[in-house]
Amino acid sequence: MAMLSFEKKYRVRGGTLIGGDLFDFWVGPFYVGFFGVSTLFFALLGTVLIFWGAAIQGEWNPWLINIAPPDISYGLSIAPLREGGLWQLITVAAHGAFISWALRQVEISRKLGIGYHVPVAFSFAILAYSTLVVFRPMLLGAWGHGFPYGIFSHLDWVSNVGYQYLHFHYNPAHMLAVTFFFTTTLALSLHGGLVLSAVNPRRGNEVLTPEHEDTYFRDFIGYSVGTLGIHRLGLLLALNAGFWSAVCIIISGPVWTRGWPEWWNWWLELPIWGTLAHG
Ligand code: 07D
Ligand code: 07D
Ligand code: U10
Repeated sequence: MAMLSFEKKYRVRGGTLIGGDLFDFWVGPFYVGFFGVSTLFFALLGTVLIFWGAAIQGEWNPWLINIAPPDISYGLSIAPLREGGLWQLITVAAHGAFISWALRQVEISRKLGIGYHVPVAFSFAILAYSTLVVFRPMLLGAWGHGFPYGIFSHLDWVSNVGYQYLHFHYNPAHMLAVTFFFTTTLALSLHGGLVLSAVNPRRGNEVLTPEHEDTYFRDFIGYSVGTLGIHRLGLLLALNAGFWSAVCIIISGPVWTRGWPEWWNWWLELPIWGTLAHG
């Protein structure tokens, strides 16, 4: 069915979570819905607050705008606007926008009668963000542990927090997360390459079948995960990348306070080494 006639057929009322029929309409290509309105509200609010912060600091270079969280001395209390309060409001607005966005994905899935895989996946990104600016700061007892909102300043935060644990690469959950990110890219490039090689042939040649794709990998590595399986695997890999990222940062401080290289001492302390390890 052509896209335009399909849209006409599926653009019917129903499937909303809240708001009933009130926002159940489209503007151009966009479905609106209650959560479209709440997304726009929170996103605009957050953006205005960032601009306000920029105006207060007189910093209009987009690379250098920096909205910092409150000083550690404020603990988990509400700080004055100019001393981190803006960061706190922006954090609330960001959560409002991201969660609304996920719920909008849910409503669109319901309207179409498809699964909730996309909102579930996006929830892992939200989880990673909340871990950085809500859960970890709460466990450490101060909002000041969140990352600052600014293009370069948030990079400084990542580097500083990394070196605070001496060598972040030795964090075992960071290793898992990095490996999952790398594997996700490998899987997507293999999948993109394989599909294009079969279904986008040179002019005049036939489009080839999923059996060609399956056979390619059976010939190559002895096994094909299958045309549905590769999408399951891709999702699983990507969700694990986000999940282990959240784990690697939540354990840095709340669970392990020393340098990450030291964590590996358990290996040297295994009883199986007997006299070897301790001379
Ligand atoms: C391609 C989809 C489009 C999204 C884009 C991002 C904004 C921010 C705000 C001026 C893949 C839009 C950006 C709305 C403007 C202000 C105040 C997604 C695509 C194009 N980072 N990070 C970037 C965010 C964290 C890290 C770029 C956000 C953690 C490193 C962009 C968050 C840590 C590097 C950006 C976030 C961290 C970056 C490109 C939230 C660990 C880079 C992002 C809400 C995760 C890279 C100058 C991209 C860079 C980069 C945005 C969180 C590390 C500005 C919105 C604290 C090491 N980050 N980031 O393409 O070039 O994502 O930085 O959590 O090297 Mg970051
Ligand atoms: C948080 C983004 C959420 C985004 C949302 C949506 C908008 C809308 C609008 C475009 C999680 C935002 C949307 C704003 C935009 C429009 C219209 C994603 C988030 C909800 N590291 N490291 C990671 C690597 C080192 C350190 C994660 C590699 C050093 C710290 C990942 C290397 C040191 C932290 C990762 C490397 C160090 C991390 C990031 C290599 C520094 C974290 C991915 C090759 C000296 C962070 C949860 C992620 C983390 C994190 C990879 C090196 C420190 C696994 C490959 C050794 C402190 N690092 N790292 O989490 O786990 O995405 O965050 O050297 O906090 Mg690391
Ligand atoms: C995939 C796929 C597949 C495909 C695909 C794709 C994955 C099987 C079949 C998709 C992939 C691609 C297209 C590839 C490229 C994608 C990426 C690289 C990912 C990154 C994407 C981007 C960088 C683009 C991001 C762009 C966005 C998010 C759009 C920006 C849009 C907006 C800001 C509008 C959002 C709309 C909303 C919130 C709701 C609708 C609202 C309106 C239209 C506005 C009008 C509003 C109202 C009427 C409500 C009034 C509002 C109120 C009252 C609030 C006011 C508040 C105040 C404070 C004033 O697997 O194959 O192919 O294609």
